[in-house]
Amino acid sequence: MAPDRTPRLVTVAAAQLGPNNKDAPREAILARLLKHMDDAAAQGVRLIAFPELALTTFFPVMLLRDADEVAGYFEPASASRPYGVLETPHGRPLVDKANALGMDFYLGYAERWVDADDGTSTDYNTTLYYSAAAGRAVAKYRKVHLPGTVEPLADPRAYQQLEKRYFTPGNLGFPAFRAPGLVEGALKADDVGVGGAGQGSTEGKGDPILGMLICNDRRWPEAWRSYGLQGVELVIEGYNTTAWAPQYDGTPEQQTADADFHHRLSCQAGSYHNAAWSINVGKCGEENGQWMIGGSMIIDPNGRVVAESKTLDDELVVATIDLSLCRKGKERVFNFEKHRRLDQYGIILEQVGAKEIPLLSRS
Ligand code: CDT
Repeated sequence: MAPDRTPRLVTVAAAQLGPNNKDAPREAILARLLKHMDDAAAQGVRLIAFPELALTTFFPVMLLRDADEVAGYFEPASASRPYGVLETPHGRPLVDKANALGMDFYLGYAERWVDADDGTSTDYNTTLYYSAAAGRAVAKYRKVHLPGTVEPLADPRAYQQLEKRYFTPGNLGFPAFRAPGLVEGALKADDVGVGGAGQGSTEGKGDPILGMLICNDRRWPEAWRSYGLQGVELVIEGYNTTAWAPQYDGTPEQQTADADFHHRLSCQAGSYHNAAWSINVGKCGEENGQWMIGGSMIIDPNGRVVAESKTLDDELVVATIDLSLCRKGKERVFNFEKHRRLDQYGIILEQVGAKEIPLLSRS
């Protein structure tokens, strides 16, 4: 059957942030997020994405020994309030604005999950997806690949990256989800009925299939593929990426060029390999004396950048994307999901860390 190429359009935005310095009041940061939403609405945006840990400074670069100070960076969550951040003074206004504008949002934040039974807590680097049509958050993702170290590097010149100290690796896997109300005329399960049309005939016709990643995750093909195997059409990824650090080789300019290149390479390849759009959005510029890359981008399912930021400051990057363009990549000869050879990939699930194969002998 010929693939259905009826356009499925949605206007989306990457809401890049300049620095959130340590001394920046929470209200001032929130005001910048809300301004982004107003500016986005003026351009017809229906989905806006904010960076990783958007509500605060990127505290994992700091060695904080005071538990109360650390706690101040985290948002509450529990079984009865899984999206507690949306009830806080810095979350509720985002919900109110989203509802008023009919705009979905992706928000990165630090989540402190408290177990109601024993009162213990677990900290995650988290993002949620709020659906204005649903009137609630419909998805949560916790960062799986935490970079850096638990203990600070000994080198006195070093810039630290202590995510392994502050967070537990995500435990939710890579759960794709559908976002209601974003595209016109989306096919619903009710339309198909029990035992109705086969799976193939519904593909690419329903509400958009989304997946979320956080920063370092974008460098892992496994993360993207986990979404690709669920038919993902749009991956959203927020980041804080160090531009350069004194302990590494190369001038700041050389290191920044490499950091920017590897960011682009990862995001463009992830989109191409899974025939999905992606929104990649950073917090950037000089934050607390350390530089982070910009390069917020919206990428098409071919891996091409269709819109990108030009500054290292607050900047809105907007594009109207057609989700039907994913069909070409998902159905063409390569179809990287369909032609996988599981019988040959055992090593990928069995091993962490490279084990060099044996040396050759002289004879
Ligand atoms: N935030 C985050 O995950 N940053 C990492 C860089 C860590 S530098 C050791 C990234 O992959 O961009």
